Amino acid sequence: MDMRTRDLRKPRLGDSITIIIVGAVVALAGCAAQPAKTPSGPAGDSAPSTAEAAAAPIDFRTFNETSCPNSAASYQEWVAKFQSYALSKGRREDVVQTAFLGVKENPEISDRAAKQPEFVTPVWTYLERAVSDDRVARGQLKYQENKALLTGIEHDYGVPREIVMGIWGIETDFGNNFGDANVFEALTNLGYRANRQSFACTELLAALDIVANNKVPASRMVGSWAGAMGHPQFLPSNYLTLAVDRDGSGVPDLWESLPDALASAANHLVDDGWQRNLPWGLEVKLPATFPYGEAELDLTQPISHWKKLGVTRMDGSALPDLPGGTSILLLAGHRGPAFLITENFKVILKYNYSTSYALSVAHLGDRVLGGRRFIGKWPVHERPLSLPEREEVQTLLLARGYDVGKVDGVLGLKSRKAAREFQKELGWPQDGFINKALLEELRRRKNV
Ligand SMILES: [Ca+2]
Repeated sequence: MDMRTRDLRKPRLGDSITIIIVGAVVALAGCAAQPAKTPSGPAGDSAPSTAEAAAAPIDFRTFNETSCPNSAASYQEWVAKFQSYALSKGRREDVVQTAFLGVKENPEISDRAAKQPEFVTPVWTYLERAVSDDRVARGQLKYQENKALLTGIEHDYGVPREIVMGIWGIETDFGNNFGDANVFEALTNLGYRANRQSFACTELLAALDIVANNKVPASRMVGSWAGAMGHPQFLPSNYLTLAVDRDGSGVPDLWESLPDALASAANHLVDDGWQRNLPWGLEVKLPATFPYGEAELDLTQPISHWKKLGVTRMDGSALPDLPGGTSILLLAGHRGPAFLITENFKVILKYNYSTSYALSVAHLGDRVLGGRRFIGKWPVHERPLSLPEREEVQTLLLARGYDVGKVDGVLGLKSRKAAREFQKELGWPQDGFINKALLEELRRRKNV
């Protein structure tokens, strides 16, 4: 999983809303996939030979760090400085000593977080891979094997079995791929190499607390290169606050205990506000007259509003009566499928802030439990815009007087709103979908 989204597990909605549509920048085979083989960091950042020569550890007692280390002459020095810092924060010396035994520099972890990707994976490509027939079939087997457990979790937490299956399948391919990076190694490399000191220090302190308080051996704490651990891909801080011991062993075990891992995922959703008996949403049919400007994640309405506008189920029948605020979600403009989403969909987004992710979780769960495929057709012919093209769109919209926020290639809420204004000028449906056609129209009207 891309770091930009992975570390936003507890995001503030307003801050991260710019990330949602582009958030599908993920390792598609599973979120715990290893980093790209070709580091994208600055030249000289990746010299592979440095990793092979496992440098000797530096004695942390030679340091007297009282803040999260900002810089270090080497990876081993960063580790030692962090250990010294951890002592100053009251962590036990024996734990600080042993947790980092054998950690190695990993040159593959580079500063991807600071960069915008050249291309953003379109939602349809993401979905096709994340909810493949093969994965659905394996999910159905896993569901049969764990039906009693899932039934119990649904009863106790109010999180439906399909949502737990969806999270499990998208996060780690039902446990097939939760990564094999030791969390101390992953996070120290992030802190040292990827300019993510604050995140790394917070999570490393939490990881030390897990070792000290929960008696989980440091060597068993494995997960993704971004520090997300076990079946539900919890960051260490998530573990401390949200992991549960469902099998009664006395300690939450997210690696070996499915009862613990899946109940913890459900508990995470409950903590984020999951509402019992409220579905995530459904695919819907919009009338030709639908005001596309109203299709936005931050615009919520009671379901009666959409009914009045003529939104129906795909077979033309009336929408179900769902409580609370609902939104219409279009991830590929007015030509793509449309979804009506509830507050629970937004809870899935809190697990990982990407609409492609959340829709995949919802859809995979539904498919595993026998639900049908989406009916609407994705505009698969659309080529994703490159980073320079996305920035050009923003620059041209800005030149026309529309507020796009920062010109950074991230097509977030402000860019979509600006695009809608431009579409209004053109008399196009105001779906805010930024594609090649919109860019070409902006270029054509550059001086108009
Ligand atoms: Ca347990």
